[in-house]
Amino acid sequence: MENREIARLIAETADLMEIAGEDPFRVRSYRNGASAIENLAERVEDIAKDPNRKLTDIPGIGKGLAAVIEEILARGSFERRDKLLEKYPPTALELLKIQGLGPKSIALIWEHYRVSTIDGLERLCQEQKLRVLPRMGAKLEEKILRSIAQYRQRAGRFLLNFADDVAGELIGYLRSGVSGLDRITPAGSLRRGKETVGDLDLLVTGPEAEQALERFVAHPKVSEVLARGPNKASVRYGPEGLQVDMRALAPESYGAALQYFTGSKEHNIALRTRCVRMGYKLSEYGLFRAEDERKVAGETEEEIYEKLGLAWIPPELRENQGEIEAAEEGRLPQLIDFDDIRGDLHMHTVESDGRVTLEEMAQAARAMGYEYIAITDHSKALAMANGLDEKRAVAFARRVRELNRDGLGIRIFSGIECDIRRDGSMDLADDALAELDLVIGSVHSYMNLEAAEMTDRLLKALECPYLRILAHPTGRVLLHREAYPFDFERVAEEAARRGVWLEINASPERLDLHATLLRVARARGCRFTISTDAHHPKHLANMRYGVLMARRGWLRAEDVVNTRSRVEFESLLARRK
Ligand code: DGT
Ligand code: CA
Ligand code: CA
Ligand code: ZN
Repeated sequence: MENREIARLIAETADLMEIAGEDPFRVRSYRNGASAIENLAERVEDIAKDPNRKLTDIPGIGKGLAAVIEEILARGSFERRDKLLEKYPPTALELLKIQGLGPKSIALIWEHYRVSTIDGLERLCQEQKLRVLPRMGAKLEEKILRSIAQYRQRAGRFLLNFADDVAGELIGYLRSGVSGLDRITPAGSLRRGKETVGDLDLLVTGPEAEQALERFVAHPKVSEVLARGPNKASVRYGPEGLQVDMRALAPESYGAALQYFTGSKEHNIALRTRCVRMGYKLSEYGLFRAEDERKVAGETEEEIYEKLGLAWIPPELRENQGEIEAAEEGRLPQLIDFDDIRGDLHMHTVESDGRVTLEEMAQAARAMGYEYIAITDHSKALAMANGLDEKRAVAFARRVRELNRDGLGIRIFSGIECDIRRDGSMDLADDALAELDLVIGSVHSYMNLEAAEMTDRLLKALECPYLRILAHPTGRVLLHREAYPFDFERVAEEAARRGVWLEINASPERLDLHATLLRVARARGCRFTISTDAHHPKHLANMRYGVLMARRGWLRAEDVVNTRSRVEFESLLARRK
């Protein structure tokens, strides 16, 4: 059994325990255990099988959880989970995904109405039946109805990194079994770097492409074959049920198919309108002259765009947001690239809620070829994460100064991810912030303020003279929590004016800021950082998702400050602008 699956069963049980009102410390230890398993490089199953090792050697796994894991490996579930599932139907777990509805409310609704489904909950709100329950009211009913609509929109979508991992898995699997394959390329929303993916689209070419389809549908993780034709197969993959579409293509129409299946649909529609105007027809098989159906392009994307009088458009821009006009006028931006990044400015260590030491993070960052990193642990308001108070922050700054003198082969900036309090003030006093090289400000609490209050709070935070970066500025958590409402333009304008950089948080759960807001902010003169918010060295690799988001936001290397060399970046830090 995969670690991810074991972690899912335990995390799910933690949710049920919370609904059942069990001891919060126990709930937390289950959650921590689940995340420890998910972050483990090794397979838990291998450790369990090894007579010389114990599950309790895994950090975060005590005796209780070790027994739980043994039981899961033996029979796919465990007693505590089974008991809770007798009490609450599994659909209750889905209710947790409705924003604004906590475990206590779910338990209350279940006790009172025996309702545990989203449809049922929707009906209760429409019939105004929630407001009679303690601590619930008409406003909550409205809020839940809105949340349900949002939930339905995102249901059935997957995070970009998940789809990316599945694509990698499948490509490796196909290559290892079929030799005559030229290309296996992800298309669709994954190729465009969209933050969530509905289904995965894979294209294969080569003399053995049809054999690849055969091997694809026979993959052990394929749970259902949805469609199968001579050149195409669609399946459901893995316990999460991601749909994967695969197509075998002739090399002479590879470019046309790649263009077609990359989308977006909106981009393709706009492109086809242009074709018609120019006397062409475009399909997944090629670009044809309308008058005599003669094929004029199809082997590569470049020649198709060229025949249409356009520069080749990077997939991340293909959203019909002005890219076709820009390609026509030769003013597509020179987009930032992965290799442009020279440092990562947001990460955590064991000082707060990270998993490894500063030294381990530094080593991993050096291995990535970075010139510098900032270590930015949490501040004291995040007590659960053991955030730093002023004294620890100052001591940390001193320690980093000494480490830099020893020369770690990478420059470390002492930083802090300082909580922005409800009133917009900083969680740490100015004299402590002044000791640190880089202060990031973040909102982690009171996220349901009215828009006006949230705007004032952020504007107030920008007044802090030590603040350099506003982290994950909208607070969204993909597939889970919407951005909090505030006047983004005003905040962006003020950030630009004060020289505070806006973060693109590269964590696949956040990807915050996103493309639309990046363009708004850039137009107002903002500059940006792309950082991973790593809590473990392996998260440093998420940088690529942040860069994809920057590309989707039309950013160039010069818009992003952590593309600067160490020396240039140091001088940027020394000045405010
Ligand atoms: P997703 O899967 O919801 O994350 O988004 P996409 O963009 O991957 O959409 P998908 O998988 O339905 O289709 C892949 C691409 O194929 C899409 O971006 C454009 C093209 N395509 C598929 N169906 C149509 C269609 O009915 N009309 C047009 N113009 N293009 C389509
Ligand atoms: Ca797709
Ligand atoms: Ca598809
Ligand atoms: Zn962070």
